[in-house]
Amino acid sequence: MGDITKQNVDAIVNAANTTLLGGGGVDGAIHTAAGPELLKECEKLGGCSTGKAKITKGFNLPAKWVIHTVGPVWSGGQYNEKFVLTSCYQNCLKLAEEYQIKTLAFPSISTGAYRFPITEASEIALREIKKHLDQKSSQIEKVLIVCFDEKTYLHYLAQLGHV
Ligand code: AR6
Repeated sequence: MGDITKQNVDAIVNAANTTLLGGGGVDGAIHTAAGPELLKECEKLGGCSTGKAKITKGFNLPAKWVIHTVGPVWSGGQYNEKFVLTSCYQNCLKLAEEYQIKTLAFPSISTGAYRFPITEASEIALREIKKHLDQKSSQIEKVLIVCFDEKTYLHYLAQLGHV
């Protein structure tokens, strides 16, 4: 449980929107902590499709890199939301490997403003991270999931089988 902007890791993941030009929630917190240079770099990226990921520098953050991904807006579950959230985790992990990132922190993508149900979201997050780290070719050493509130934290713990 904590604030992702304070994590001493190589990269943090941002739960952004398709413009990549900032917003509320974790996106707003990351832009505030990184400073205005982050927005300048994001402006050059031309946005990001839902389910995809793009990388920038971390500027004033302790993290060297920010991986921006765009989670699905939950619309009842009939619009490929689970598939798209799975793609977010996969594409972030793939980008992390490409940049030789060893330590990486995720927020709980889509479970705030985008209203994805936390039970399903935490299941997808943990499954995809574990599946990736189980690959022999992975060079990632540590993945954190940083939960901002106790309810989210308890759901991830339950999903891990720890409560
Ligand atoms: N550290 C870690 N987690 C955080 C932090 C933080 N500093 N701040 C919030 N969270 P959300 P989404 C948690 O809404 O659902 C933005 O406006 C939060 O409590 O940030 O993917 C974007 O621009 C929740 O558990 O992201 C998009 O428009 C989780 O992060 C939209 O919101 C995700 O909540 C994306 O919505």
